[in-house]
Amino acid sequence: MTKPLFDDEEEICNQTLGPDTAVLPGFALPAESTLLTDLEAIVVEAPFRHMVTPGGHEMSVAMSNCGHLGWVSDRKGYRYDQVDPLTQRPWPPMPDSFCDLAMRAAASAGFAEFRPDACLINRYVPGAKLSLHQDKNEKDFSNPIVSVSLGLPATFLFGGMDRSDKTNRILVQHGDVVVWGATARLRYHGVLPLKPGYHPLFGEIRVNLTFRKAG
Ligand code: MD3
Ligand code: FE
Repeated sequence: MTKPLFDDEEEICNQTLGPDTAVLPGFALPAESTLLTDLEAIVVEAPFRHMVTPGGHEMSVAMSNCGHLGWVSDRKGYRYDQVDPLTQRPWPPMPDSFCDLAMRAAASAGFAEFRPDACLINRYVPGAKLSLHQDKNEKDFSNPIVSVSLGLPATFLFGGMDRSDKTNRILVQHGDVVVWGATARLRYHGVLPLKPGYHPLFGEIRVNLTFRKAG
């Protein structure tokens, strides 16, 4: 019995997500307590904050970063910056637990060369969502993106190369890791509004770690 990838009771094989996408159910579970401890230390130095989009909207997802580069948004646009605009200090270094996990996940999906220099940390409370978008602020799209889901489950929307393309839904749970590379790298994606719930380790939130080589 394989884990259903979709939340509408359908059991759909990995192939449905298309090529160059790997879902690794529970891949992060052995590291869960180390990840939480390291995360707590990061957000002391670089607190979660709600960034503002270039259009002037405050994002419902709260964010922080670790690693050499951090993703930032303000009225001037989206970009990566070495400095946290809130503290004017460099982002906290990426913990070995984060980096090792991301590299092992990428390697098991066929991207053995992946070395992340940026980890965006997204915090969702019930109702928080991420609208359909592409990740295209990175220099080189030949590197994959690794996403680690922690805490409450969420539904990923997974579309095509055009915003109007049909989307699939994937349920991602605590400990699941997803890798997107090559032909999947610029696909549209988003996260549906988080449903309320309680997770024994993370409480009433979802945290997503997104690893990239941005520079
Ligand atoms: C599909 N975050 O921060 S990555 C983001 O759950 C973001 O917070 C998601 O999208 C979250 O930009 C997790 C999901 C993702 C990322 C990259 C992709 C899906 C992708 C690239 C291509 C296709
Ligand atoms: Fe994204």
